[in-house]
Formats: sequence, structure tokens, C-alpha cells
Amino acid sequence: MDKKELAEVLEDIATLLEIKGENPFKSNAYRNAARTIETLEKPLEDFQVVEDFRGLKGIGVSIAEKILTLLKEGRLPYYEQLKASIPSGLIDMLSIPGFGPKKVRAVYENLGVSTVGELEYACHENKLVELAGFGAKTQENILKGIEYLKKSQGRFYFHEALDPARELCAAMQKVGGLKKIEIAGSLRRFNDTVKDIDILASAENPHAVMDAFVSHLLVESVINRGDTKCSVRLINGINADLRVVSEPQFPYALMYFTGSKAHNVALRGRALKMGYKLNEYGLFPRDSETSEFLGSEKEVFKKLGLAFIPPELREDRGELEAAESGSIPRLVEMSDIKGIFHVHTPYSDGLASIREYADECLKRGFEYLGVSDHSRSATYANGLSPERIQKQGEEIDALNKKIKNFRIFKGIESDILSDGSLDYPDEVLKNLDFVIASIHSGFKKSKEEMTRRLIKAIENPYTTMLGHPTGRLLLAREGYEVDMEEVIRAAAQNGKIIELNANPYRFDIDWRLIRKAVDSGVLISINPDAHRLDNLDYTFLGAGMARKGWSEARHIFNTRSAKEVEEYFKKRSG
Ligand code: DGT
Ligand code: CA
Ligand code: ZN
Repeated sequence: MDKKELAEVLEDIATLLEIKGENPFKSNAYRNAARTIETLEKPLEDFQVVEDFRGLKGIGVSIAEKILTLLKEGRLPYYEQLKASIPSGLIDMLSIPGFGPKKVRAVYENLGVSTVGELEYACHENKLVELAGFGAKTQENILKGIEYLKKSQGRFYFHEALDPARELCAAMQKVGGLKKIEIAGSLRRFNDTVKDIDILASAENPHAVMDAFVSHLLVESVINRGDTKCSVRLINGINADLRVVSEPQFPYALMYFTGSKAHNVALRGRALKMGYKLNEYGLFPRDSETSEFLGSEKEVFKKLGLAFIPPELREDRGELEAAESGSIPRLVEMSDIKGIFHVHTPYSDGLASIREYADECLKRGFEYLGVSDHSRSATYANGLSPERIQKQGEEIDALNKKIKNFRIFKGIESDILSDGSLDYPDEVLKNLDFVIASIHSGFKKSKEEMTRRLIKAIENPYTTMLGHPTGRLLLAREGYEVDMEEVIRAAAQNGKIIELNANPYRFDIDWRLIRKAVDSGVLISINPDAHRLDNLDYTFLGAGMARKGWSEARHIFNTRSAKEVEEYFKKRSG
């Protein structure tokens, strides 16, 4: 058990106690202990007896004993009994956005509601309108939350599926006689979330490939296995399907299983008009049972009078027309990206130092780095006072002198305050190279107010880019309500950049809106929003999402060279 897991158990205990309505001091004690453990500097090995915890904030004898039991035995009877003492449906309810332990307890005690389904029913019967602490508006929000939960259930974050999919493919690649292997489905199309992993292979010996698949370390159980298809459940809960087809069938099957369904339907319709039947087995001239023999997707598209359509664009959003008229864009690639903005250092809530980020950027072939810690209103994230901005600036100046062929830009991620203004006076902002303006609090305003607030931030002459413009957290929280088309228009008018926050829990701005933004002439910056070194990997995911939004290199701000970026910033500050 590591610190994080330990902290999670303590946090869970606090939540369970709250649901049970026990003394708030008790649940707070566990919550504080969780925080202490999470930020502990000493290794857990240093804690062997209760005395070792002396002096640690929030950890008394009773909690210390429980921690020791967890560390020694990997389980805690107290925790297990606590869990068993309340209906499990109550814990499920906590997944409803905005529905915390106190609300769970209130509906359980007063309405006898103990599952998400019952809660939905109770909302439909207006039972929450009269309940103390609730009301019509809250009831409406709960229903929205349940709707959201239902939609997102059974879906996973993109990177959670991509990493194991790649490992599975790598293992199968080692099997002799393997001809082709590709990830298909929503993963190949770079959807922001996915239901499962689809892999397609062709091989001389399908059974050997399937053996490698089902016996992989990441596989928890085999759901079923036939001659050409098998399905497994991975240890992280994601299902993976492998299909093995003949080599001539491969391009057709790849197209089919890449989807999307809507794209397939449109493509099949086009084929039909041209006198063909198209399916996962082949492309059949009318009245023939023998497929055309075409070696790749590219050739199949060509036969249908189309240029190759990159998988990211296969969503039936005009890609067939573009492929017919030869106007499929040359989509941005990772290799076009020359630097990154938006990293957090220990000055606020990040874990890697400026120097470490710079070295890592150099290693990755980048020319520059833009540091942007949180601003002073973000007290929870240790936001920077003007003095500390100054100090960080001095550190950056020194590093810029020391590190050759690299440039570190000084920035800040400024909170957008509730009235739309930025978090520092102009005297502070004017010394920075760039400002990312983001909303981190006050989500619950009306759509009009939110839109006005964002536009005011965009109009601020010191704002360089708008950070994670809708504030959404995929599978967890819908973004605040905002008229993004108006925001995009304002960004275009004011010559401001919009961030594509490449953190896979956000992917914000949404890919559908990226296309709108670039068509309106707005530059997009693919920002990892890194809080640790390996978060720089997010840049790759962001590039995929930008591709899905039909972006070319010229649409992406950080495909520019360090020199071009410097000039851009200079021109802005006049
Ligand atoms: P997901 O898994 O929900 O994230 O999205 P996909 O697109 O990976 O969907 P999935 O796994 O159900 O199916 C993979 C592909 O197979 C899908 O993109 C298109 C194709 N496909 C599946 N069912 C049908 C169907 O009923 N009709 C057509 N035309 N294609 C289908
Ligand atoms: Ca899929
Ligand atoms: Zn940030």
C-alpha cells in the first residue's frame, strides 16, 4: 500500500462516517489524516509503531493504529465493517456530480432512497422539492447529474485504454507469422472517451496470436473466444476485443471496425451509388461474390473516388465531401510541435522544477517552455503573490542565461475573477511574456454571465490565451454553461489564442469546437497543463485531439518557433 492508496482509504472512511451521520469531528479527523499522509515527506517504511506518528498533524493514536494495521496487513476490519454497514447504493450515489455524503444521508434518512435509480424516481415525483436543504433547482441539478452519470457509465478515459492497447499489440507483434495488427474503433479515431479496445490482426496462425492476447498480464479474464474473435476483460476494467481476419480482408475489416458507425453508413451509401456493396469482408461489384482485391485502406478509398481519410476525421462530419474534392487538410502532427506552454512548478501546485521541465523539453526536441503557475486567488493551489512571481522571473532569467538553444517564457495562469477581471494589477501582468486566463471558481453563474465573464477576460489586453474554456472534467463534470460560439467570436476579434488543454481528463476545448475556432481564424495552443514531468506526454494526446478538430500545423500556436513566439508576444505587449 502506498501513500496515495492509504490516503484514499482514510478519505473513504471519512465519507462513510459522514453518510452515517457520525460526529463531524470524527470524519474531519480522518480527512485531515488523509491529507497528512498524502503530503508525507518520510517514506512509509519509517512508520512501525504508534510513536512514529508523534507530531504528525491530525494523526492521533486511534488513527495511527489503523494506519499500522493497513500497512502491515493490507486491510482494515474497521473499514470493511463500516462499508458493510450501509447499503452499497449509497456509495454509488456519490458518483453523481455535486452529490456529497450529506445529501446522500438526507435522502436516505428522509425518503428512504438507497440507490441511484430510486433517487431518479424520487426526483421525477418531486420528492426533493420540499426536502430541507434541497429545492426545485437542486432537484433539477440532481436529475442532470444522474443523466450525466448514465451517459458516462461504462466509458473510460482515452489514455487509460490506449496504453494497454499498445502493450497488447506489442505482445502480439512478437508472435511469428503475424502479418498486420492495428488498433481500431474509437481509439484509432481519437475519441475523447472510449467504451472498449478494438484490435484487428491478420496472421498465418490466428490461434497463436489469440493465445498471446488472452495470456497477457493485463488480462483479468476471458469473456469468450472463438475462431476469429475473442473478448477479454482487462485488470483496469476495460474490455478488449481482438479480431483476426485474412490478409485480403484486412483493409475492409479495418475500415469497418474503425468506424465510426455514422461514417461507415455514409461510405456504404456512396459505394452503393457507385455500384458496390461494401462491408467488413470486402468491396463487391453488384451481383458479384468476389471482392475487389485492394491492399490498403488508401486503395479502397481511391476505388470509391476518395482521398485517404485520416481515422480521426471519420465521424460523418463532411469528411467524405472533403475527400472527394481533394480538400482533406494536412493535419497537424506531433513532430510539428516546437514547444509547450502551461506547466505548474512547486511555486504553486506542480511537482517538477522549471529546470527539470526545461531539460525534459530539450530531451523531447522542443525549443521552448512557457511556465504558468496558479495566480494568487487560487489559495488552494498555493497561487503566487506578486513577490513570488518576481522571484520566479529571476530564476527564469538565470536559467535562460545558462541553458543554450532553449527559451523559457514567463507566464501565469491567472484566475478569471467573478467579474471577468484578471488576478493582478497591470504592473504585475506587464512583466510577463504571456497570460493564460482560466476560470477555477464560481461555476454556477448563468450562461449569459459566464459568457460575459469569459469575453471580458478575452478583451483584457494582457490575456494571451484562454485556458480550459469550459472547465469540463470528462466522465465527471459537465463544463459550466457558456456560449462557446460567442467566446470563439470574441477570441477571433481580439486576436486571442484558445487553449486545447491536453490533459486527458479535460480535453477542453472540445474537438468539435476546435474546428469552429480554427475556421474563425482563432489560434489553438496545445497545452499539457503539466503538474509533473511525465504529464508532458499529454502533448501527444492533445495533438491527436487537434487532428480530430481538423487542425493543420498553421492553426496551432505552438508549432511556431521560439523566435516566432517571442515576436508574437512582443507585438502584443507593444
Ligand atoms: P466506442 O467503443 O463506443 O468508444 O466506439 P466505437 O466506434 O469503437 O464502437 P464499437 O466498439 O461499438 O464498434 C467499433 C466499430 O465497429 C464502430 O466504430 C463501427 C463498427 N460497427 C459496430 N457496429 C456497427 C453497426 O451496427 N453498423 C456499422 N455500420 N458499423 C458498426
Ligand atoms: Ca470500441
Ligand atoms: Zn493549469
